[in-house]
Amino acid sequence: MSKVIISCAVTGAMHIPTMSDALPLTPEHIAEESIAAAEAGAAIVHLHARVPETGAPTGDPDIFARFLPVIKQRTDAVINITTGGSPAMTVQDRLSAATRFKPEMCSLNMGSMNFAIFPAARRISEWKQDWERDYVVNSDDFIFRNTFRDIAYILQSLGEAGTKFEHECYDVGHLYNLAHFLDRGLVKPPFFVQMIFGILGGIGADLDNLMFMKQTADRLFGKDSFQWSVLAAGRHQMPFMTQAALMGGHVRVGLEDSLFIEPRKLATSNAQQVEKARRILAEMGHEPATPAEARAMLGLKGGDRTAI
Ligand code: KMH
Ligand code: ZN
Repeated sequence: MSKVIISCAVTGAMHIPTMSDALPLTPEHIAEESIAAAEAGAAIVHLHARVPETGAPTGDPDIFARFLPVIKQRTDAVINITTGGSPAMTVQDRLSAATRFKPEMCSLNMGSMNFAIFPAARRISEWKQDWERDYVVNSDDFIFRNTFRDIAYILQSLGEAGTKFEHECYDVGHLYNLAHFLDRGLVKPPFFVQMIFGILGGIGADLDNLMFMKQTADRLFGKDSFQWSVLAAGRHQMPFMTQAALMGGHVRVGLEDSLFIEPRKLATSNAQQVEKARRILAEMGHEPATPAEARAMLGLKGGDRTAI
């Protein structure tokens, strides 16, 4: 049985409360969902925060502080804090929780891009929160900023704390950006590449593109210098998770990336998606890596060396 790291991205910033009642909004619900996802087999939990009263994405470290210690006490899962935040945040806002808590892992978005969710607006007639409609509709004019200077700053400021990165690559050019930082010595093997498919503004969710991204990464980095994972948005989540596992990759699921458990059926929880991933992996002769195994594979500093 080979070991596959399951990451679970619990709430994110792409989805809004109106889209699903299962989306965790409060610190208590984020903690509960993360713990259940870890118990279901997720070795890494990837975390964003939201304003409890409105569900709006926030980078406020004081809100992260209301769930991070709970997750740490109740699971051995690797805590991965976003530096991507949401479209409404400055780069500084996006970094404030990661710099305060110095987690074992953070996401690191490997290039600026359009990052759009506005097509979802045509499927929504009633909005639960007054911030939601503009947040969704105005994403047609949003540039997700990740300049080379931003990326270098994040690598240097968080790298000193021993934080390792989930390098989020939404397109093939982002792999070349990562190679640039390898050449500069700001990224060192073993590193962790998260290949992302199906975001409007990034590479499309076609299997040819998964093969292309993996071949490009192998050519740029050398097969043995990195661990790689795949996440795909929405209806593509489970097919791409399955294909990634067939190719020897790790996988990411969670309500941040897809609200569904199967086409046109909303997931009831993050754990439900982790359990489905676990079943699919088992059919292929894989089992979920434990947090300790994930730490060994990724060269992480250990849960006792954070400020959580
Ligand atoms: N929302 C995912 C597609 C981040 O948090 O830094 C990518 C992500 C970005 O998780
Ligand atoms: Zn995220």
